[in-house]
Amino acid sequence: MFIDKANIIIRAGNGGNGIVSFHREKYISRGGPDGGDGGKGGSVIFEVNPGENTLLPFRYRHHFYAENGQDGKSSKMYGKNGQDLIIKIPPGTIIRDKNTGKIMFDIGRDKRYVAAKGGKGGWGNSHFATPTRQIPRFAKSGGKGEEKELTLELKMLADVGLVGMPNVGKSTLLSVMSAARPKIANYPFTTLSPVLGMVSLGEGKGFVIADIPGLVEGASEGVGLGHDFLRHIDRCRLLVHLIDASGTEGRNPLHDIAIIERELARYDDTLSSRVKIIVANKSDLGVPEEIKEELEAYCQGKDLLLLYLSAATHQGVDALLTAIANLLQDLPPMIEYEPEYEEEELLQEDRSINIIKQNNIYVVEGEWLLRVMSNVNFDDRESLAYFQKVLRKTGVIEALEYAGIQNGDTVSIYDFEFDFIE
Ligand SMILES: Nc1nc2c(ncn2[C@@H]2O[C@H](COP(=O)(O)OP(=O)(O)OP(=O)(O)O)[C@@H](O)[C@H]2O)c(=O)[nH]1
Ligand SMILES: [Mg+2]
Repeated sequence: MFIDKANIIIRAGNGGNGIVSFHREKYISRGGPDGGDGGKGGSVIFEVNPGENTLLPFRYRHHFYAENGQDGKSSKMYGKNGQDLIIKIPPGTIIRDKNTGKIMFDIGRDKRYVAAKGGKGGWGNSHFATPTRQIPRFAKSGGKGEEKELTLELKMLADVGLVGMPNVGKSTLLSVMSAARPKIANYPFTTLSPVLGMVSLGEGKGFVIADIPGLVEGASEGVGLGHDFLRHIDRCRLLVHLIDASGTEGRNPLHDIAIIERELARYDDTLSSRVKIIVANKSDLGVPEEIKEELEAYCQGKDLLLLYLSAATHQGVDALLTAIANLLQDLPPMIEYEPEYEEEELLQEDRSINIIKQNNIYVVEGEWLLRVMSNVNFDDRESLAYFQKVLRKTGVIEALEYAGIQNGDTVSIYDFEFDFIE
């Protein structure tokens, strides 16, 4: 079965908790704090499986969870990191946020994407000892792993897309041009799912061509096999529009061209304006004079290249190959999709914080704070002022006041400490 869309839920591992522990040894009383840090949670990572061309496995499995990090141990021992979870997807898969539909990443031919980051391990109490605070009785809990609902969508990587009405000979042409062996038969809708073929021409001039199921009037509204398959020619640099020029089935090729053009435009404006070659197939059966005239007038008017060909006798196939290779040389590369998310937007997640109060020390934790802090230079006044502004704007100061902080108390945010002054 061919599956090219799937919804899944991924969850990265939580970070392990840091622990509170004190060194204990015979004859040594009151050993120092030695609580170790929790391990990092595993991330969920997408990688390409070059041999795969369907999302079928995701029909049977929807949940993908990476491992949690383990809690820290005494004697300053770290908890084990959770293992990353690698999900293999076919080349050309696009990863979207299921709820907004926005593109998060296009895996392309061989890229890699960390889609959900594992939570950080919490710090054990051994981190919190200072000259004035020798017995820290608190540790930090591990950060939560990110969780996301995603839609995977396969858009095959093909340079050239074959489009046309059913039964015009698209699959036959693909089988002549490449080593692909799609099913061919004299009835409509023989091809039920897209097929890719590699055309090798030497000197690095080869290209990939995609044969998709035949389109009919109303395809964009779901008639026939629907326009869903058009997504597989979405990235194509060039379209080869095949028609049955013999008119043997009582069809009018020009009428057919108009239908396909309309369906392409309904799917996406950029598809109808994509560079195109009109290929008049089945010319071995003879092309009626009036069809010839109409076709030539149409293609001239639209400045389209028109080639007569017979996929059955192979006549004209070489000319088509040369024409495609020449056009591809000057056409932009295959479309790769940019993420539709701004990094900032992605970070607009959980802004919650946790305040632990120990005597006059207020320990603030919150995963997002770590990210903010990684951009702050604490030796630089301006940078520091920025950080304080962030604390005020995001409500951290307010939360501290609510928790009862007084002038002169200490605020501890990860490894940064300062005295609170109203
Ligand atoms: N005479 C003649 N017949 C052809 C030619 N090309 C294809 N055919 C025949 O046309 C019929 C349909 O061919 P397919 O290649 O399956 O057509 P298709 O466009 O892939 O059809 P769908 O997958 O159903 O959309 C088959 O019987 C082919 O043998 C040709 O150049 N000349
Ligand atoms: Mg076919």
